[in-house]
Amino acid sequence: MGEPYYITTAISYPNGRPHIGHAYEAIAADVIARHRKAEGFEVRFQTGTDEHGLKMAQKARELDVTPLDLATEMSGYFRQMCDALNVEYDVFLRTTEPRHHLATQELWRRMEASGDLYLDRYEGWYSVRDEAYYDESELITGEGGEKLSPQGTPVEWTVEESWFFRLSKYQEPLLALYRDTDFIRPESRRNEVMRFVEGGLRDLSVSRTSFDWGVPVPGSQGHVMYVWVDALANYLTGLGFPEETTEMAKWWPADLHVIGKDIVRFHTVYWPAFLMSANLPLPRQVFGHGFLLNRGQKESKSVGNVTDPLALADQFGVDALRYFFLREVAFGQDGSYSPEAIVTRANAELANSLGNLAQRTLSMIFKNMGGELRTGLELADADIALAHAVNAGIDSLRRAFLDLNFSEGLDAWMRAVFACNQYVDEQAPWTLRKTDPARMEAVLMTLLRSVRSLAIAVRPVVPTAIDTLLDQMGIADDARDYQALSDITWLDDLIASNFRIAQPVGVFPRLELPEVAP
Ligand code: ME8
Repeated sequence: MGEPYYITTAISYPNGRPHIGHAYEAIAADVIARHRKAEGFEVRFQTGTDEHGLKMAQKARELDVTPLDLATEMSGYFRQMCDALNVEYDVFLRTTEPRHHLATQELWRRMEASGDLYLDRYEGWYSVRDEAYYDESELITGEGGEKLSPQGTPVEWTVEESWFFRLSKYQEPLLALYRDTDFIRPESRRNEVMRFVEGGLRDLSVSRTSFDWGVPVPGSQGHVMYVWVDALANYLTGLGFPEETTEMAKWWPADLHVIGKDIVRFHTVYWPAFLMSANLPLPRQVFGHGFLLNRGQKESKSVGNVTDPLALADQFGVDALRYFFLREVAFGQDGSYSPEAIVTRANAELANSLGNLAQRTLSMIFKNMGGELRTGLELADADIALAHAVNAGIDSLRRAFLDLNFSEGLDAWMRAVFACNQYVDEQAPWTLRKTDPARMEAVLMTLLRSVRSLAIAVRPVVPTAIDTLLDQMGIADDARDYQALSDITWLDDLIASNFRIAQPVGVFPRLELPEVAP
């Protein structure tokens, strides 16, 4: 087995159904997980739902249901979303599970044992929508003169007895962590967090007494933990913490937490400080991705532009949606989507470029060679040049993906696909059929090799279509990872097994825009 790689998404608030941002994050993390697997890593991928806190309690009250019933119903939709989008998680964790209470309480005890928790009175601003405390100096003024959080959400003045965590004690160790490692990515978010921490850290209120929908603070009646303490602990719970399980030993510290830009502070300031306090190793990296906007606008119920990600997947196909997100949005930056943009991208690059290349190649082999494959043919310079271009494109994709630079990786890959299409046009195998059949065979086999490599390279992004394509090419299920790219005998082996290409079916349909945009 390969080197372990533990990746997580944020756990979502199940106070409503999943939105497009949730789908984006889950897909991005899934592509990273599948790519790492293709690179030979042994991957563990965890996601789930964050079910405690005031936001959940208030929403449940509004709907006249219990918070647990609300969480149970909505959590089911999050799980369904992952399944529908081909997001292959290993663990789906709900923070209302009993094992999570145990893990969180143990984390608390360890922070307490380090002398980092003390009882005091909290007086300050709180945003329920963000589940966050804000300093007066961070607030902005709304149109009606009201105070708002920096995210533009309402804040309320809160006064209550509370446990505090000595966050201030961790200012220097945190700054050293940001300076000495790649803990925070991308760079812009690292700079933002550094400025915030350099500005000085106040101790953090970590329990609440005015409601009870949370994990009880051990030995302190009436206190439930601040929802972010329990939420962040989910990354440990899934490994069996506090038991010294083989999972803990194997997978902790996590390699990557994939989260959105609005929750970077929780993951890069509070979380490492809690872990330092509890004497636990720190995750290796936190990546704060950007926000997805609907035609450049934030989705909201009041604007009426909320898109159901599953409706989008139904309409355009899961693979097209996955490809679009990773190709169109520079990972780390905000991105915009619209049905037109999805259709344009999917048609230009999946249907007309790779899809057409694969379809032409397989159908010419079927029609002109009876589906039979050949090796040992004499190669021309153009064939060798194409093989180089394809390998270079794939190497760039792999390097860029390891660096979480998906749009750049896919761009390089696409250039290799274009090179293949140009090669087909130049070599015109359809005319060689009569004039030089041996040359035609060399061209078609060069194309077959290229299609196989390009398909394997992009499989983490569009797994379903690529698997259907590789099935038609006779490529075994266990020969689809990146190691297969350096297998030089695959074609001989395929020939030895008497495999023949049949009449191919297209794997990337040409999409059309609906009459009325969704
Ligand atoms: O923040 N585009 O949950 P959440 C892209 N429970 N990503 C988006 C987005 C958008 N428009 N809107 C939200 C929480 N996200 C906490 C996390 S983790 C220990 C606890 C991202 O349901 C957001 O940044 O509000 C976050 O990473 C994830 O979706 C869940 O958001």
